[in-house]
Amino acid sequence: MAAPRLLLGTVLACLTLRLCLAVCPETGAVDPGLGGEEAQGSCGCSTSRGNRAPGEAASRKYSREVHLPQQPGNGPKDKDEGRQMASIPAGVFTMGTDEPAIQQDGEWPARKIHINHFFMDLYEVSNREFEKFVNATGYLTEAERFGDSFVFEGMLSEQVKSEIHQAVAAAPWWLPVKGADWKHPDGPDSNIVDRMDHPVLHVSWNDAVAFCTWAGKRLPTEAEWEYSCRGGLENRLFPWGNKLHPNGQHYANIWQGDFPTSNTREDGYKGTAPVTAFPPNSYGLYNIVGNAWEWTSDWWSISHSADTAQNPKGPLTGTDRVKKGGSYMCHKWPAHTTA
Ligand SMILES: [Ca+2]
Ligand SMILES: [Ca+2]
Repeated sequence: MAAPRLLLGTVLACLTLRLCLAVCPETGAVDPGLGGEEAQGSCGCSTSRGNRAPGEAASRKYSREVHLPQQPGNGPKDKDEGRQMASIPAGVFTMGTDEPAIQQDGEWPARKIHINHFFMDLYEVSNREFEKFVNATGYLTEAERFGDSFVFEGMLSEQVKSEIHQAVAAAPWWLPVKGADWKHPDGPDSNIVDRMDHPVLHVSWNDAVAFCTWAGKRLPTEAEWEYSCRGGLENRLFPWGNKLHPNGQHYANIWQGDFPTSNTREDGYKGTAPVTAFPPNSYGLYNIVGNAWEWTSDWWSISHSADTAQNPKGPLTGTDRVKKGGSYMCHKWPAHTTA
């Protein structure tokens, strides 16, 4: 359970979405989306998550050749014919861990979870995809309506930074920036012209649900997200295995260096990367960890039953939604399959 450790007033520059589509086994009908409230939260990156490395070899089955993407057969037609989805087979997996490093993260206990067959977007939603939605509907995101959003200070120009005189005490690297939104991800003097294939940012949970409704899909549950993130592997720290850099290669866009002052960008990216960057996991999902945090439909909670469950949808109520997978601002722990 990715813990929203900070509560900020609006949306942040490291959240995006990935859509899923569930097919009911008998009718082929699409499971409808879930309602929602205003989203709050932070990047939530941490350097103190636990490590229960089982010591298995890294990167088994992790290649571009396995589990080629499929088009869902019975769901509504995707608005973007170029957007493909992976067919995620039904199965059982162990969700969470009995050895959490941080109790308040709610990553525990380990429990058996049964998941039905569903489809998952191969990619985080890109600026190009989100622009199609906005052009078709005239939708205004919450950041645009609020008039500001939080941006990581390392992405701001000196001019914009000089005009900001407040910050979040617990996370002083997040600065409230007037005019920051999905079209201006690094503040009003930035744009997405050369980032149309990067994940859309400054997307609140309500924005994400609106996009899903337009696309005829829904957000994945946390269980579906974690199941698909694992790519069929068991007891692995990362979607590709247990080593962060198998064979010295980078498998995700995360942070190298001392956060927040030194970003050595050894993986090639200071900020976000194209949604197609880096190898996909065994189900064909790209950037399922790293790059941008991804919304799920579940309410966030640290309390979970150890009982076996079928397609759990999380708590009935809450104050924040679960986001998964870490971002370019995170060190390795939020890239864990349980994060
Ligand atoms: Ca990076
Ligand atoms: Ca991601």
